Amino acid sequence: MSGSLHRRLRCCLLGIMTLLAMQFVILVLVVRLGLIDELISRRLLLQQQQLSLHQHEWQDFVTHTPDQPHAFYQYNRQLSDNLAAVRLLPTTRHESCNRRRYALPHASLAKLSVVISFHNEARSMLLRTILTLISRTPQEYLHELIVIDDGSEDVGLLASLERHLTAAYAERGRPRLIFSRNLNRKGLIWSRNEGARLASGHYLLFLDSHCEVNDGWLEPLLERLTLNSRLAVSPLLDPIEPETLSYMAGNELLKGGFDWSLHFHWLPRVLADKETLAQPYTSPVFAGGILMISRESFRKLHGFNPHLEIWGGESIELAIKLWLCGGQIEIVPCSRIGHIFRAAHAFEFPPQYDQEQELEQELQQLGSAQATYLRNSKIIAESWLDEYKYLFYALKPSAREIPLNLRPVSTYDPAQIKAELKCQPFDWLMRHVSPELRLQHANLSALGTLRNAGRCLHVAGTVPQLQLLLTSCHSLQVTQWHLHHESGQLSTEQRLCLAVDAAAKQPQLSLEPCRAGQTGQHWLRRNTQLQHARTHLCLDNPLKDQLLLSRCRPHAVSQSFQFALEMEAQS
Ligand code: UD2
Ligand code: MN
Repeated sequence: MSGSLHRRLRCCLLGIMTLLAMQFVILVLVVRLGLIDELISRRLLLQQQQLSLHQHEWQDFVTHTPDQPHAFYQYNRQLSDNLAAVRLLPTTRHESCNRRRYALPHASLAKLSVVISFHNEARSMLLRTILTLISRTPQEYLHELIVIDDGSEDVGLLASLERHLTAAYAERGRPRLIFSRNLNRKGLIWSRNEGARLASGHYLLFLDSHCEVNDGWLEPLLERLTLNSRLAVSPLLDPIEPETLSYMAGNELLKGGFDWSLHFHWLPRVLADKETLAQPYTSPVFAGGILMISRESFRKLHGFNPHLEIWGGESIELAIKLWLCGGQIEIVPCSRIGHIFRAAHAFEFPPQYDQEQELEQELQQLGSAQATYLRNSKIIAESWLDEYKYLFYALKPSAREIPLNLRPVSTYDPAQIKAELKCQPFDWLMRHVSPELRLQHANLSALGTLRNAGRCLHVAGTVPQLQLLLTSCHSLQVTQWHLHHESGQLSTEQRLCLAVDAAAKQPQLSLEPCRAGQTGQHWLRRNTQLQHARTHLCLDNPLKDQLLLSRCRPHAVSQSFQFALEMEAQS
């Protein structure tokens, strides 16, 4: 009897000990996998959410979203409506960023004003942008939020948003909330300038209206800005997929740049010796348009160029201006902000030209979005590129025809800014900040459109159905050629080279993938002629729009082909 009691007791004890051991193992696992952090942040999040709108208020605001087809927003609006206002996001930054303590100024010296301008944003998306920002930004630094409705079709949105947010944050007294509505659409650039004008904080953050800031986004940016007053910064952008709204990790090996057409490009970031992925790094331009800058620097630079219209180019202009006039730009990978990158514009662009204006037909036919971007780019080229603007015109010949009609109401004058701030010429930027711009044409002897008798050499179709022809020089897609100095290759942006098939009875022009050392792809520039090195024949257009090869005849007009830009004197 006592023996079986003994056994039972032993069993019991063993059971308890196994249970304890298992609990210990689970605890170790929980700590190791960071689950406790996760649980804590989940709790924090709930607390933060209680500070903001209650679920039923969120529902009330969102259900009044007007019904629109998918194309209107270019992302999954239904899914957005059904997701929590503030959701947990994966930690995308390097773990060393979480461990670091950031050297921050006292909050009274670093008040932040956030400017959000939106046009036709879905209610749930805009609200998520705002609530996430409020709940993931230390309350003491978030001084104010300036929301500008740029003539959205949902006319009741802003008033309703104001009602809900004011009620939710009135007691807390922070952030200060400013709402403004453009009855007529004025564009993102005008609206962001207006937001900056209304702001009273030390720093400005320009944010798109479909973003989710990630945990700890502010501290790394603020630390950099307080260390160096000449600096402006961008967070690293994490892409949010438009259909699934899944939040992904952005690429720390990219920096922002632009080409001679003034289009934004990602450039590879090359890590210096001992440089880690998490370290801030300089960048020629911002990571898109999401940037933070001291209000004072922004004011000194006269803000975004107000001559730019609606959308596009303003952050490139600000970046060029900043670098040339004593500033610097960094991307800070420990700061993460999610952004929905949409496949196409979700909004219409107002027409650029009225029917009355006498413009080249091709310019009239450009879509409004392209026309707006081209006009904005021309303004940037004319403002900052000095003699290098000819490279821009070489690649964008139709921009020459665009009338600028700069509104005289604006006092913005690049020449005055250059004098005030003792800015460097554009060449300085190429030498010190953006050497890739120099490389883009360093080994070219000519580039751009290739013109004969008012028509341009163009490659139509796709491989294998390529066609070489002469077309209007102003159609936007017209082929841009590069004549390479060393190899003599004449190539397109798709890396197709103009070649001569000498095997045929009659030498034939052809297009083939560019390959090093192909003598059949070698051309010589003789004044304005293009002579094929191996056959000694010249490119010719003897009858209207008929390209062929023939014996070179000096001064033959039909053999004269002009590039938009010649980089060196011809023999
Ligand atoms: C990119 C930049 C954006 C800005 C823009 C060029 C990122 C992540 N975003 O925008 O910051 O630099 O390029 O100008 O790099 N909007 C208006 N009024 C308009 C048109 C747009 O307020 O007339 C708003 C729009 O609701 C959005 C923001 O401007 O919040 C940017 O437009 P987008 O998000 O449609 O275009 P995106 O992301 O290419
Ligand atoms: Mn955007």
